[in-house]
Formats: sequence, C-alpha cells, structure tokens
Amino acid sequence: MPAGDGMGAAGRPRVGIVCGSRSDFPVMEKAVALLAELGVASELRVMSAHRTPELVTRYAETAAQRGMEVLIAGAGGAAHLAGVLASKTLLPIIGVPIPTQVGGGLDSLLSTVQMPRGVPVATVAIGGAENAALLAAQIMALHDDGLRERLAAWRRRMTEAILADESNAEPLPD
Ligand code: RP5
Repeated sequence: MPAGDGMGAAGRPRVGIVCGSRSDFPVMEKAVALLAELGVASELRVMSAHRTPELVTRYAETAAQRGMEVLIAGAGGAAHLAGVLASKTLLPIIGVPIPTQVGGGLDSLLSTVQMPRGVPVATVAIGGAENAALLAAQIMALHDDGLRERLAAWRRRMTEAILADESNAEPLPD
C-alpha cells in the first residue's frame, strides 16, 4: 500500500518499508511518518521471508527498477527478512528488529544483525524504526541537496526541543 501521502510526501516511493507481518505496523509506521515529515515518499508492504519467500525475492529483485533507493525491513523473532532482501539486491538494506517477548527482542536483533560477510544489513536498535528512516534519508541526501537541508533542519529542531526543556531546569554552575 502507498504510504506517506497526506503526510507531506506525495509522489513515487523512494523507500520501500517491508514488514514481516501486519503485527509489525505499530513499530514500522513510525518510519513511514518520519520519512513523510522529511518529504520522502515511501511504500509500506507486508511479506515474509518464511511465509512468502518468492514474494520477498521478487520484491527485492525489482525494487531498484521500481525507483527504490533504500529498503527498510522490520521483522521479529526469527527475523530473516532484511537478510533475505539483502541477498537479492544491491540497494542498501536497513533492518529494524521488532520487540518480542524474548529479552525484549534480542532474538530479532541477533537474527537481523548477524549477517555473513559479503551481505550487509545496517541494523538499528530494537524498535528503532525512526532511526531507520533517518538513516535512509541520510543515504539519499548524499545526492539530494533539498533532503539534506530538511534533515539538518529536523536535527536542529530536535536539539532546540531538548534545550527548551533544559532551559526550565536549574542552571548549571560555570
Ligand atoms: C515475524 O514474526 C514478523 O515480522 C512478526 O514480527 C513476527 C510475528 O508475526 P505474526 O505471528 O504476528 O504474524 O515474521
């Protein structure tokens, strides 16, 4: 399904956000929203390394020709989605380990991050969908000046929000 429209990022999706299950949406929709805030259109899809392996393969093999620049994959448990995508495309893949009942998602983290030499997945923190979106945007900003400026402004707003909170606290001695 298309994602990002109505949130400031219409147009052809540049980032494919893939979930192993609809149950991953509450985490992965944060990536959709942050990319939209940065003016980057994305698409949110559901496919599983184990339950629909042919679909995952076809998605990865056709992603570049469909205009995707980066893929973000969120999966939990035996989380092989990011790795399988990475095995079938040269696009950068960012893995988001989904929180689970096993050590808060330690199973997802290890099965996403422990890729063999030669097939990398850039893995963010457990549940770190927003950082995945930011990293995807930073990759695309290498050849997109407007996006680089929007990222810089986003980071400035983050810093200012923290400093505004801190301005209400007791001043530190010089
Ligand atoms: C993974 O299994 C999915 O990414 C999800 O995090 C987990 C559970 O899936 P459901 O049983 O909720 O479909 O493949």
